[in-house]
Amino acid sequence: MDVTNIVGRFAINGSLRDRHANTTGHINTTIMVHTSAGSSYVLQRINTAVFPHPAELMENIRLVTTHIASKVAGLPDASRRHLSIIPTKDGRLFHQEPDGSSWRMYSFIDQVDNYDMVADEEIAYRFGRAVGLFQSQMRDFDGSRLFITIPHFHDMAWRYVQLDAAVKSDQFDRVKEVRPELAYLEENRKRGCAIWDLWQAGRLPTRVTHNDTKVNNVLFGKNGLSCMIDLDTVMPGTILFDTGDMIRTATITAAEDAPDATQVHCSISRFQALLEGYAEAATFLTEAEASLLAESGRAITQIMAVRFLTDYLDGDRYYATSRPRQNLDRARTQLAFMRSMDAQREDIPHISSLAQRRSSV
Ligand code: ADP
Ligand code: GN1
Ligand code: MG
Repeated sequence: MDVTNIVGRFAINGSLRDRHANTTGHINTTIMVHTSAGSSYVLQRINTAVFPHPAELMENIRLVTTHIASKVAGLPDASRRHLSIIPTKDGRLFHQEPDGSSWRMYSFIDQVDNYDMVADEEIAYRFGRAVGLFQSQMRDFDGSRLFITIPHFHDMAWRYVQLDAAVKSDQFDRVKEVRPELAYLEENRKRGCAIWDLWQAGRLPTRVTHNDTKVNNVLFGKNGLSCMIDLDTVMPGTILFDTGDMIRTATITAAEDAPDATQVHCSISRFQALLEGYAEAATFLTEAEASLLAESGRAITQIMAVRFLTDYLDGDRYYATSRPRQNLDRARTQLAFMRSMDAQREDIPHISSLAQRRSSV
């Protein structure tokens, strides 16, 4: 790929001087770009195996970023509080190369931190606030304007169907390695479906949700500033999809791909701090949503376990991997996390009790 030429297609200051890859995400190819004019940008090759309709994807992102920009206009450092798409020189939201690859560009947001893991209660608190803030910024946005970029994204039953298919075909002869993991997931098959089913049945409000609220999809700046990035999966959903992934990535005590799953626990003190931050920003929860919040963490983790294991059995086609068995390790950490949540069931904080505690202080 000719990065210099691709960069030159976008309406930027200067020309490519320097670049480096960012391998944090599992889906797109991300290249940090620095130009002769001293400006920095984020160039991404859109993974069109995952997002086959880049025009729809980018239209969603245009709508969401414009909406958030209008909410933060006038605040200090407003441009660090939302993603900004850099259009192509001919005014498009992305560039398509003759080989069919699709590329987009964002302004690089500087003076922020981005974490792969939550190290302490302070970050957990800020992460909770960031997710709650995003949801509250999107509250008055009409979600029916959004394209569905990945149908059935958090549909547990559908994810199990994909796992079943991967087990059945066992193309890479890996099923024999993962019998205990499959048995545990089978035991949990029914339990995990509740959130998607309740939402589909109209028993949870439909709101605009990010759907990929892992901690490395948040940028943290000074004075409590936060910015949600990676907007590829913003779609109508239940906020429990977002709280679930937030809990999964904020309270786990080891890396998502830790080779030793015995190091994986759910940290109750971080859970508490996370929900405190979240409750401060997400002041709109219904009782039904609040009551399922803790369960959402377990449910989304279960979906991730199913998805990682499916991809391992399928030969690591979906998630980027940098070593063999990485998807298997990812699946195992998720299973260990579910077990840890179950073992600490009595201690898991609930948002209603946090709200009561706050009001009684
Ligand atoms: P993926 O979809 O592959 O996860 P992301 O959009 O999350 O890709 O980007 C990957 C990483 O690049 C992020 O985790 C973050 O570290 C960094 N990043 C992305 N966009 C920006 C931005 N506008 N400013 C600064 N860093 C960014
Ligand atoms: C992917 O793109 P990234 O790395 O932020 C995935 C999420 C998973 C996550 C697991 C579009 O997120 O659904 O939760 O990996 N994104 C997509 O780490 O599938
Ligand atoms: Mg990401």
